[in-house]
Amino acid sequence: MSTADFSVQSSCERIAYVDSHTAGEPTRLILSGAPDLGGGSVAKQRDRLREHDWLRRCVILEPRGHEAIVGAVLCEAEDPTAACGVIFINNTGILGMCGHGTIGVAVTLHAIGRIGLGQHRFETPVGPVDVALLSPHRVAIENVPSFRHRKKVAVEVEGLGTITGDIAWGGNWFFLSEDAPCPIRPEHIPQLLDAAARVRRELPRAGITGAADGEIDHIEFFEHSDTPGVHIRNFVFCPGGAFDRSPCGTGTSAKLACLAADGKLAPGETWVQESVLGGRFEGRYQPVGEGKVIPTITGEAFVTAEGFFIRQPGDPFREGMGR
Ligand code: PYC
Repeated sequence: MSTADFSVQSSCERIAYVDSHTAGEPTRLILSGAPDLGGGSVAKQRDRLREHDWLRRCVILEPRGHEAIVGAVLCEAEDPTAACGVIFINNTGILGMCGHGTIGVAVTLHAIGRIGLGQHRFETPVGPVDVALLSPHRVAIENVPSFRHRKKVAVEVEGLGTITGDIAWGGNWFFLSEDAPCPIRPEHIPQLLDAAARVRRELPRAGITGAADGEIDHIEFFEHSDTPGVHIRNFVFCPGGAFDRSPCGTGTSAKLACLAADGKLAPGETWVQESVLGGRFEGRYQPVGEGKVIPTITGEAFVTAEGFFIRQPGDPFREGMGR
Protein backbone atom coordinates (compact mmCIF):
# COMPACT_ATOMS: atom_id res chain seq x y z
CA MET A 1 0.00 0.00 0.00
CA SER A 2 1.42 3.41 -0.89
CA THR A 3 0.93 6.45 1.34
CA ALA A 4 -1.56 7.91 -1.14
CA ASP A 5 -3.82 4.84 -0.87
CA PHE A 6 -5.55 5.57 2.41
CA SER A 7 -7.20 8.46 4.16
CA VAL A 8 -9.92 8.79 6.80
CA GLN A 9 -13.23 9.25 4.94
CA SER A 10 -14.75 12.16 6.76
CA SER A 11 -15.37 15.85 6.23
CA CYS A 12 -14.41 16.75 9.82
CA GLU A 13 -11.85 19.36 10.81
CA ARG A 14 -8.18 18.65 10.06
CA ILE A 15 -5.06 20.33 11.41
CA ALA A 16 -1.86 19.76 9.41
CA TYR A 17 1.41 19.31 11.32
CA VAL A 18 5.03 18.22 10.92
CA ASP A 19 6.96 16.82 13.89
CA SER A 20 10.70 17.04 14.42
CA HIS A 21 13.14 16.55 17.26
CA THR A 22 16.10 18.67 18.28
CA ALA A 23 18.63 16.67 20.31
CA GLY A 24 15.70 14.43 21.28
CA GLU A 25 13.25 17.19 22.30
CA PRO A 26 10.11 17.21 20.11
CA THR A 27 8.70 20.19 18.20
CA ARG A 28 5.29 20.05 16.50
CA LEU A 29 4.86 22.68 13.80
CA ILE A 30 1.22 23.50 13.04
CA LEU A 31 0.80 24.32 9.35
CA SER A 32 -2.96 24.74 8.89
CA GLY A 33 -6.14 24.83 10.93
CA ALA A 34 -5.00 27.53 13.39
CA PRO A 35 -7.35 30.44 14.13
CA ASP A 36 -6.79 33.78 12.36
CA LEU A 37 -4.62 35.76 14.79
CA GLY A 38 -5.20 39.06 13.00
CA GLY A 39 -1.65 40.33 12.44
CA GLY A 40 0.15 43.05 14.42
CA SER A 41 3.02 42.27 16.78
CA VAL A 42 3.67 38.61 17.56
CA ALA A 43 3.09 39.44 21.26
CA LYS A 44 -0.44 40.68 20.36
CA GLN A 45 -1.07 37.57 18.25
CA ARG A 46 0.10 35.46 21.21
CA ASP A 47 -2.56 37.14 23.37
CA ARG A 48 -5.20 36.34 20.74
CA LEU A 49 -4.01 32.72 20.55
CA ARG A 50 -4.62 32.51 24.30
CA GLU A 51 -8.29 33.29 23.62
CA HIS A 52 -8.37 30.26 21.28
CA ASP A 53 -6.76 27.84 23.71
CA TRP A 54 -8.54 24.89 22.05
CA LEU A 55 -5.73 24.70 19.46
CA ARG A 56 -2.97 24.28 22.07
CA ARG A 57 -5.05 21.78 24.00
CA CYS A 58 -5.94 19.80 20.89
CA VAL A 59 -2.43 19.43 19.41
CA ILE A 60 -0.34 19.21 22.60
CA LEU A 61 -2.41 17.34 25.19
CA GLU A 62 -3.28 13.64 25.08
CA PRO A 63 -4.71 11.82 23.17
CA ARG A 64 -3.02 13.64 20.20
CA GLY A 65 0.09 14.78 22.04
CA HIS A 66 2.01 14.28 25.27
CA GLU A 67 3.64 16.36 27.97
CA ALA A 68 7.10 16.71 26.36
CA ILE A 69 5.88 18.21 23.07
CA VAL A 70 6.47 21.88 22.33
CA GLY A 71 4.19 23.18 19.60
CA ALA A 72 4.98 26.01 17.18
CA VAL A 73 2.16 28.04 15.64
CA LEU A 74 3.16 30.10 12.61
CA CYS A 75 1.75 33.59 12.37
CA GLU A 76 2.31 36.82 10.43
CA ALA A 77 5.55 38.66 11.11
CA GLU A 78 5.34 42.42 11.70
CA ASP A 79 8.73 43.03 10.05
CA PRO A 80 8.30 42.36 6.30
CA THR A 81 11.88 41.04 6.08
CA ALA A 82 11.15 38.26 8.60
CA ALA A 83 10.39 34.76 7.28
CA CYS A 84 7.55 34.27 9.78
CA GLY A 85 6.25 34.86 13.25
CA VAL A 86 6.17 31.89 15.60
CA ILE A 87 4.44 31.29 18.92
CA PHE A 88 5.56 28.34 21.05
CA ILE A 89 3.04 26.40 23.13
CA ASN A 90 3.32 23.54 25.58
CA ASN A 91 1.15 21.39 27.85
CA THR A 92 0.54 24.25 30.24
CA GLY A 93 0.40 27.44 28.15
CA ILE A 94 2.55 29.67 25.94
CA LEU A 95 6.34 29.97 26.13
CA GLY A 96 8.27 33.24 25.64
CA MET A 97 10.86 31.68 23.34
CA CYS A 98 12.05 28.17 22.65
CA GLY A 99 15.56 27.46 21.40
CA HIS A 100 15.19 23.80 20.47
CA GLY A 101 11.82 24.70 18.93
CA THR A 102 13.32 27.44 16.75
CA ILE A 103 15.93 24.97 15.46
CA GLY A 104 13.12 22.44 14.79
CA VAL A 105 10.96 25.02 12.98
CA ALA A 106 13.86 26.08 10.73
CA VAL A 107 14.69 22.47 9.76
CA THR A 108 11.00 21.69 9.15
CA LEU A 109 10.36 24.81 7.04
CA HIS A 110 13.34 23.82 4.92
CA ALA A 111 12.17 20.19 4.67
CA ILE A 112 8.76 21.29 3.33
CA GLY A 113 10.34 23.73 0.86
CA ARG A 114 9.32 27.02 2.54
CA ILE A 115 12.84 28.36 3.26
CA GLY A 116 16.28 27.79 1.78
CA LEU A 117 19.65 27.37 3.44
CA GLY A 118 21.12 30.61 4.79
CA GLN A 119 20.01 33.50 6.95
CA HIS A 120 16.40 34.09 8.15
CA ARG A 121 14.60 36.06 10.82
CA PHE A 122 11.75 34.64 12.93
CA GLU A 123 9.70 36.90 15.17
CA THR A 124 8.69 35.58 18.60
CA PRO A 125 6.56 37.18 21.31
CA VAL A 126 9.75 38.20 23.16
CA GLY A 127 11.67 39.56 20.17
CA PRO A 128 13.24 38.70 16.81
CA VAL A 129 15.57 35.72 16.51
CA ASP A 130 18.04 35.43 13.63
CA VAL A 131 18.35 31.92 12.30
CA ALA A 132 21.20 30.57 10.16
CA LEU A 133 20.25 27.31 8.46
CA LEU A 134 23.77 25.94 7.99
CA SER A 135 22.68 22.63 6.41
CA PRO A 136 19.34 20.78 6.15
CA HIS A 137 19.76 19.75 9.81
CA ARG A 138 22.18 22.15 11.49
CA VAL A 139 20.99 25.55 12.70
CA ALA A 140 22.55 28.44 14.61
CA ILE A 141 20.10 30.81 16.30
CA GLU A 142 20.91 34.26 17.61
CA ASN A 143 18.62 34.46 20.59
CA VAL A 144 17.02 37.48 22.25
CA PRO A 145 19.22 39.56 24.61
CA SER A 146 19.88 37.45 27.70
CA PHE A 147 21.08 38.48 31.15
CA ARG A 148 21.61 37.41 34.73
CA HIS A 149 19.14 39.08 37.07
CA ARG A 150 20.41 37.84 40.47
CA LYS A 151 23.41 35.80 41.62
CA LYS A 152 23.50 33.06 44.29
CA VAL A 153 19.94 33.27 45.55
CA ALA A 154 19.26 30.79 48.37
CA VAL A 155 15.90 29.09 48.85
CA GLU A 156 14.89 26.61 51.56
CA VAL A 157 13.22 23.60 49.97
CA GLU A 158 11.47 20.93 52.01
CA GLY A 159 13.29 17.61 51.73
CA LEU A 160 16.28 19.20 49.96
CA GLY A 161 17.56 21.88 52.35
CA THR A 162 19.13 25.08 51.04
CA ILE A 163 19.32 25.28 47.26
CA THR A 164 21.34 28.13 45.77
CA GLY A 165 21.06 29.34 42.21
CA ASP A 166 21.29 32.24 39.78
CA ILE A 167 18.22 33.78 38.18
CA ALA A 168 18.68 34.53 34.48
CA TRP A 169 16.63 35.35 31.36
CA GLY A 170 17.33 33.52 28.10
CA GLY A 171 13.89 34.06 26.50
CA ASN A 172 12.25 32.37 29.53
CA TRP A 173 13.09 32.79 33.23
CA PHE A 174 15.48 30.23 34.74
CA PHE A 175 16.73 29.30 38.20
CA LEU A 176 20.14 27.70 37.53
CA SER A 177 21.66 25.63 40.31
CA GLU A 178 24.49 23.19 40.91
CA ASP A 179 22.64 21.77 43.94
CA ALA A 180 20.97 18.77 42.29
CA PRO A 181 20.29 16.10 44.92
CA CYS A 182 21.89 13.36 42.77
CA PRO A 183 24.12 12.99 39.69
CA ILE A 184 22.50 14.18 36.45
CA ARG A 185 22.03 10.77 34.86
CA PRO A 186 19.06 9.16 33.06
CA GLU A 187 18.52 6.70 35.92
CA HIS A 188 17.94 9.64 38.29
CA ILE A 189 15.35 11.43 36.14
CA PRO A 190 12.44 10.72 38.56
CA GLN A 191 14.45 12.14 41.49
CA LEU A 192 15.55 15.16 39.43
CA LEU A 193 11.95 15.83 38.37
CA ASP A 194 10.78 15.69 41.97
CA ALA A 195 13.56 18.00 43.22
CA ALA A 196 13.06 20.52 40.42
CA ALA A 197 9.29 20.57 40.99
CA ARG A 198 9.88 21.32 44.68
CA VAL A 199 12.27 24.19 43.87
CA ARG A 200 9.82 25.55 41.30
CA ARG A 201 6.95 25.53 43.85
CA GLU A 202 9.08 27.14 46.55
CA LEU A 203 10.38 30.11 44.52
CA PRO A 204 7.09 32.09 44.37
CA ARG A 205 6.30 31.21 48.01
CA ALA A 206 9.66 32.75 48.93
CA GLY A 207 8.89 35.82 46.78
CA ILE A 208 11.70 34.98 44.33
CA THR A 209 10.95 36.08 40.77
CA GLY A 210 12.65 37.30 37.62
CA ALA A 211 12.80 41.01 36.76
CA ALA A 212 9.43 42.83 36.77
CA ASP A 213 7.99 39.95 38.84
CA GLY A 214 8.50 37.51 35.95
CA GLU A 215 7.54 33.99 36.95
CA ILE A 216 10.51 31.62 37.07
CA ASP A 217 9.03 28.62 35.32
CA HIS A 218 12.18 26.71 34.28
CA ILE A 219 14.60 25.06 36.74
CA GLU A 220 18.06 24.10 35.42
CA PHE A 221 20.35 21.82 37.41
CA PHE A 222 23.86 21.45 36.06
CA GLU A 223 27.14 19.70 36.84
CA HIS A 224 30.58 19.33 35.30
CA SER A 225 30.68 16.83 32.42
CA ASP A 226 33.51 14.34 31.87
CA THR A 227 32.47 13.87 28.24
CA PRO A 228 35.39 15.06 26.06
CA GLY A 229 34.64 18.47 24.54
CA VAL A 230 31.61 19.09 26.77
CA HIS A 231 31.64 21.66 29.60
CA ILE A 232 28.52 20.82 31.58
CA ARG A 233 25.60 18.40 31.67
CA ASN A 234 22.20 19.83 32.54
CA PHE A 235 18.69 18.82 33.50
CA VAL A 236 15.97 21.32 32.63
CA PHE A 237 12.54 21.17 34.24
CA CYS A 238 9.89 22.73 31.98
CA PRO A 239 6.78 24.67 33.06
CA GLY A 240 4.35 21.77 32.52
CA GLY A 241 6.33 19.24 34.57
CA ALA A 242 8.25 17.52 31.75
CA PHE A 243 12.04 17.61 31.44
CA ASP A 244 13.80 18.92 28.36
CA ARG A 245 15.32 16.04 26.40
CA SER A 246 17.68 18.57 24.76
CA PRO A 247 20.11 20.89 26.62
CA CYS A 248 17.42 23.63 26.22
CA GLY A 249 18.20 26.59 23.96
CA THR A 250 16.83 29.26 26.28
CA GLY A 251 18.45 27.46 29.24
CA THR A 252 21.82 27.42 27.46
CA SER A 253 21.32 31.14 26.74
CA ALA A 254 20.61 31.82 30.43
CA LYS A 255 23.75 29.85 31.36
CA LEU A 256 25.85 31.86 28.86
CA ALA A 257 24.54 35.09 30.43
CA CYS A 258 25.70 33.84 33.87
CA LEU A 259 29.12 32.78 32.53
CA ALA A 260 29.52 36.20 30.88
CA ALA A 261 28.50 38.02 34.09
CA ASP A 262 31.08 35.98 36.07
CA GLY A 263 33.81 36.56 33.47
CA LYS A 264 34.16 32.78 33.04
CA LEU A 265 33.68 32.71 29.25
CA ALA A 266 35.07 35.23 26.79
CA PRO A 267 32.91 36.69 23.97
CA GLY A 268 33.00 34.38 20.94
CA GLU A 269 34.42 31.42 22.91
CA THR A 270 32.56 28.13 22.40
CA TRP A 271 30.67 26.51 25.28
CA VAL A 272 29.24 23.00 24.92
CA GLN A 273 26.35 21.84 27.03
CA GLU A 274 24.84 18.33 27.02
CA SER A 275 21.45 17.23 28.30
CA VAL A 276 20.77 14.48 30.82
CA LEU A 277 20.22 12.25 27.75
CA GLY A 278 23.48 13.30 26.05
CA GLY A 279 22.22 15.60 23.24
CA ARG A 280 24.47 18.64 22.69
CA PHE A 281 24.19 22.35 21.96
CA GLU A 282 27.10 24.66 21.26
CA GLY A 283 26.83 28.19 22.59
CA ARG A 284 28.73 31.45 22.38
CA TYR A 285 27.82 35.07 23.03
CA GLN A 286 28.49 38.68 22.14
CA PRO A 287 28.01 41.42 24.74
CA VAL A 288 25.47 44.12 23.84
CA GLY A 289 25.80 46.45 26.83
CA GLU A 290 23.88 46.92 30.09
CA GLY A 291 25.07 43.48 31.23
CA LYS A 292 23.21 41.74 28.40
CA VAL A 293 24.52 39.29 25.81
CA ILE A 294 23.24 37.92 22.51
CA PRO A 295 23.68 34.14 22.70
CA THR A 296 24.19 32.02 19.59
CA ILE A 297 23.02 28.44 20.05
CA THR A 298 23.83 25.76 17.47
CA GLY A 299 22.14 22.38 17.29
CA GLU A 300 20.63 19.80 14.95
CA ALA A 301 17.05 18.74 14.24
CA PHE A 302 15.42 15.98 12.21
CA VAL A 303 11.88 15.67 10.89
CA THR A 304 10.06 12.62 12.31
CA ALA A 305 6.44 12.73 11.06
CA GLU A 306 3.84 14.61 9.07
CA GLY A 307 0.08 14.31 9.18
CA PHE A 308 -3.30 15.70 10.10
CA PHE A 309 -5.04 15.78 13.41
CA ILE A 310 -8.71 15.04 13.09
CA ARG A 311 -11.41 16.58 15.29
CA GLN A 312 -14.57 14.52 14.89
CA PRO A 313 -17.93 15.85 16.05
CA GLY A 314 -18.99 14.02 19.21
CA ASP A 315 -15.40 13.26 20.32
CA PRO A 316 -15.33 14.21 24.03
CA PHE A 317 -11.59 14.84 23.66
CA ARG A 318 -11.71 17.10 20.59
CA GLU A 319 -9.82 19.62 22.74
CA GLY A 320 -7.50 17.18 24.48
CA MET A 321 -7.55 15.86 28.02
CA GLY A 322 -6.53 17.69 31.16
CA ARG A 323 -5.16 21.23 31.45
O1 PYC B 1 14.99 24.86 23.99
O2 PYC B 1 14.46 26.81 24.85
C1 PYC B 1 14.28 25.62 24.72
C2 PYC B 1 13.14 24.98 25.44
C3 PYC B 1 12.30 25.57 26.32
C4 PYC B 1 11.41 24.57 26.76
C5 PYC B 1 11.76 23.40 26.12
N1 PYC B 1 12.83 23.66 25.32
